[in-house]
Amino acid sequence: MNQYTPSQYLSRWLFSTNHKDIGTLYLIFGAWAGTIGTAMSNIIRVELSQPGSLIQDDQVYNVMVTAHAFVMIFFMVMPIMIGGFGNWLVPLMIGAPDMAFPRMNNMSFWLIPPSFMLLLTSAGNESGVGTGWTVYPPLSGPVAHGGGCVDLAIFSLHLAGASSIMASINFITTIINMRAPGMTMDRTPLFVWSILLTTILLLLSLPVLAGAITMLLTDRNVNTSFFDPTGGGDPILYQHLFWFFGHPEVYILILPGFGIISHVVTSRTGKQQPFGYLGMMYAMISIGILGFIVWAHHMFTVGLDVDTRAYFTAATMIIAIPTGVKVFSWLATLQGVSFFINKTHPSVMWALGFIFLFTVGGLTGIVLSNSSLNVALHDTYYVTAHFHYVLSMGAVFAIFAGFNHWFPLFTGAHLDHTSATAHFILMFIGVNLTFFPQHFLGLAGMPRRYSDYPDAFTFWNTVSSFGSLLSFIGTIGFLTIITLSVFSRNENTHTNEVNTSLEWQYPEFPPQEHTFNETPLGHKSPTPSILV
Ligand code: HAS
Ligand code: CU
Repeated sequence: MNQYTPSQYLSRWLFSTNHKDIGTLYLIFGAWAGTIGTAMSNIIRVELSQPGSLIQDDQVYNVMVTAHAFVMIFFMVMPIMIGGFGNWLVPLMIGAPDMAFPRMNNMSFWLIPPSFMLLLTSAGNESGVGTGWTVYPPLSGPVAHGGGCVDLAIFSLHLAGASSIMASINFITTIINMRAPGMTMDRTPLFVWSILLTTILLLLSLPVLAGAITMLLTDRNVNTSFFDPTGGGDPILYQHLFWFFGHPEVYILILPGFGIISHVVTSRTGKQQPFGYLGMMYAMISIGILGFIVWAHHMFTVGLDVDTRAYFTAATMIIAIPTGVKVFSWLATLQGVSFFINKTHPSVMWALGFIFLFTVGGLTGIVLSNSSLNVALHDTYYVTAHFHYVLSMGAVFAIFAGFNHWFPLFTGAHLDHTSATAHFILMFIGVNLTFFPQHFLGLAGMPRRYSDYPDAFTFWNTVSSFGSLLSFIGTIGFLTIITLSVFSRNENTHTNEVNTSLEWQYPEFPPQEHTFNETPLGHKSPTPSILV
């Protein structure tokens, strides 16, 4: 960095049009937001560690739950997977000089910090947003949530949505138009496919969320009554609109992870290609399409008629088929891998953890998709257990697998093998202790989104909170490992890696750079006066 003057340094990061720099910004932002989301989760687990209340106001507890979910979904998983890994890897993997719209890429990133500020502000305005991330009316209406809190959260989602839509246009354009000659769609790397499908899902589902929250905004502020029965509206309409976005959203959170795992299990076992490439490609396409026609499995208790419930149960269960194709293809790709810890790269351990624990979460999803069982399990901790298995152990394990795998490519340094292995083991124990007992609590009838519980639920809650403490310690350790690695300037090992895939083939590190007034394709434009 020494070659930069302070103003050049500022313009490198503020006005960057370089997909690697923007990817790095996303990774740092996501990690930072992740520490905030983790702090919130620990506040939740401390409150629930024993019966009785440390937080005296239940609304404050609900605000914490809501903000935790928003931060983790929109400001941790999405920025890291799509913004971080996507920006870094897609152009390298398809042999493009950069993204199709480098300046729009800059704007996608810089809308995220203000969006995050609005979200944090929403938690502190008036009562704070205690609605859960679903923001259902009438709870989110002007009577239960007065002041500006919900409005600020809506504006936060508007900004994050604009950012994601621009990023989606950028990725879709790049992937369709800028692949190297000869790279037909059926030869495009699986991670690139996963980002293409994720961004198509975003482009089709986000406008529906935007419509729903904008209707909520006018209901709250200018006396429309889209969701208010006293004016002829219907709160169930909001749930349909929300989940038409919400279910594709959960696949948006996992599809890039699928792509990452495919690359890790292929590269780190020295295979030339993943097992069943075409099957993996079609499986992701199927999951993307099916994701749009199952949304009402989140609404089995609102009074849907029996035929509708039968349809949404059946459609949901069909998703187990393409997902099973993925799980068994990963296992086939892993054939022959060493299980000796000192010989196994940490990224492979994360991938094995992902495959096992994501499957556990997927199976409880199938249980929940049965509308008759769902009536008993909806809004219990069983649902919480399900989605943390697919998210905290699916999406997050995929992020760690990818991070361990590509860290040398991103930074030129390498992570200490022993410490990274210890981090994996600690996290594996921590998250399972945290979330497995939540299945028992849910089956015993403990509801979601309450700050207290009867004494009978004490034991498994205490185990769960202890697990979250272990994961917290593991996370501190992880941040230490990265800091030590980057600041000790471990030698650049990226050219020594055994990987043969495209993103590792660039001779120089870091690969070439370009700036705001010179696009990667060499177009010059007038220098903005602020840069002179
Ligand atoms: Fe889910 C609720 C059903 C995948 C995330 N899910 C949520 C929520 C989140 C979430 C965040 O039908 C809570 C939202 C809220 O705040 O209220 N989910 C499924 C099903 C799948 C699934 C069927 N979910 C995900 C993924 C997520 C995610 C991926 C994010 C990363 N989910 C539900 C339902 C609810 C729900 C109900 C509503 C609950 C309620 O009442 O609120 C599938 O995509 C999972 C497929 C994966 C597998 C595993 C691998 C497949 C193999 C093949 C063989 C398996 C077979 C099945 C043949 C199935 C290995 C056999 C079945 C047995 C039981 C043995
Ligand atoms: Cu769903």
